[in-house]
Amino acid sequence: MSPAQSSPAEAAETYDVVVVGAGFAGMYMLHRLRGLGFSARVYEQGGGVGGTWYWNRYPGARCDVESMQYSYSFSEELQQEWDWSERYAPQAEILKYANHVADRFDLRRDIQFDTRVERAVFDERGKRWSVTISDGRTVQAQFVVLATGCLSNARKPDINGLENFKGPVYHTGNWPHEPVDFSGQRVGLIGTGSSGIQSAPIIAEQAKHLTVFQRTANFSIPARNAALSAGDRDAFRKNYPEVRRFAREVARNGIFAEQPDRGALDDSDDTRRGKYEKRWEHGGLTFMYAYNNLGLDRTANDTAADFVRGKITEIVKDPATAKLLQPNSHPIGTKRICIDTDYFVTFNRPNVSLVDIKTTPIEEVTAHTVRVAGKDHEVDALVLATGFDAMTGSVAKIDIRGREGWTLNQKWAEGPKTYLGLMSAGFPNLFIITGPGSPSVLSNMIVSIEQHVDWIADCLTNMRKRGLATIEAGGDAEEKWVAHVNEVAQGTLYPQANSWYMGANIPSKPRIFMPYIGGVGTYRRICDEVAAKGYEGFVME
Ligand code: N01
Repeated sequence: MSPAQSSPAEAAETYDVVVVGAGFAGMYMLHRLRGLGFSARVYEQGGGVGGTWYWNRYPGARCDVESMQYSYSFSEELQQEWDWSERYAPQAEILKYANHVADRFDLRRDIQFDTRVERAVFDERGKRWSVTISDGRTVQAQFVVLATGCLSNARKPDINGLENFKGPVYHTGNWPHEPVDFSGQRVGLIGTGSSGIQSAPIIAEQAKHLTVFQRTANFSIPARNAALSAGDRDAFRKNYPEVRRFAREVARNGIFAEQPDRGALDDSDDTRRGKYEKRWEHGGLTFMYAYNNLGLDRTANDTAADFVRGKITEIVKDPATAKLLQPNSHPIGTKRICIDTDYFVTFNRPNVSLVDIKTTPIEEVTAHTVRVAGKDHEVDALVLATGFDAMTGSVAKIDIRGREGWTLNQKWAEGPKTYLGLMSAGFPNLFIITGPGSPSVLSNMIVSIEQHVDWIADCLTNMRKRGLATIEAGGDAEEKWVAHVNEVAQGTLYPQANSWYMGANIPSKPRIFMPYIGGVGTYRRICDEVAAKGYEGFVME
């Protein structure tokens, strides 16, 4: 634990903690560790801080959680001084915020950029990790914290002939840093999740023609984005103590908002329609808070799904296109609901066409076309909005070896197994921030990140006080937690969707509902109770 006990040569390469990733999780982890007097080194594969917001620079990228809430709460000064310009911050502004935080808390001196962590091997005798990084060096650390992000491993789809395409191919999750100008071009967009739905309207404005290749129609709610005035910000800031408390302790998804107290079938058709209408006009994720059983009861869910399908019919002029855009394959909200600006209306533009690749999948991409049902759609550029190997993908890219050389990929071959999403048995002193088995992607990520980081920071402090060298998830506690995560998920409609929550977008991945759907407040209480009971379920030595 004490770097002072190492020789000077060793000390240069020995840390209490190695943190993998300098997104919002890695940055806050570093800040907390430093404050507690732990030595820490962060390795970040990108050239700067910001994680998701460093990579996802596609046109129209912005957060679907309102900016006043998608922000750190750990520093009162920070949350009072930073001025968000819009209700939903655009990617560039969130990245600017991440850079501001890095500067304000002087984080960069402990972050090595453009560096991947390739390997981490636990030395059972020395009780420490050997971490090999992409510059070829190996450093030692007592603890490793994976702050690798849940949606950070952009997935290129297995589409026949994609490599033969002669024009540029962009992935929304790995967008170039230079501006991309689609003026005068015919653009093919594959994928209609949040990224595709956000980028389509902007690309359509620029391009000569946009062809959207849709496999699964998606539910999307208008963002109703708007500028934030100084008055809007002040009102929010004054209420920050209550907003943050509510987000942490009460709201299931870590977002301060009015909570529903009744089910959709408790209201008459007219009342229900009125409520949906009001929420559609308000815009954003809170559409799904109209009732408390939309994620639980299919008949209740259908009322909300029918409402959105009706809106699509109203907005989209061509009836065949409207029909194709109506989602019918999954209950509303069981795939991450999308938040858009002018998505459906974009299909009324003369330069936009929609191609169904569900009934007739893409046969082949040729040098200049995408061929579907024998028809060649000519395109000059391709945009892949095809998503991520979510939650486990970035962890799986690191060769992590725990006790007896057992790799994390071997252990997770049948699906990720963790205790509280924080640790996996057999891998001592290896923490995961917002890992599978925690609410993470079902929540306001920053709320979940802060909770995990604080829990880990408290845990390390506790170990230091008690002179302990290792902590590891106990096998029984892990089994019970995995069973609980599954049980809670099975009580909802979520497993009915072929979503990335289920690993369904990656053909080789086991189908398991990965996040914990019990809500951030409940989850926080469980984590706190575990700690209060002397880290019950963990083995500490
Ligand atoms: O990725 P996705 P995303 N051939 O996986 C299709 C967060 N996020 O980047 O549904 C053809 O949702 C795939 O089709 P299907 C948010 O949590 C947030 O859009 O598998 N199509 C789907 O349409 C979000 O949920 C924000 O049938 C293929 C699309 O590609 C998560 O990131 C913004 C295909 C992928 O959708 C991921 O969103 C952006 C193939 N081979 C992202 N493979 C905000 O904050 C995949 N598809 C607003």
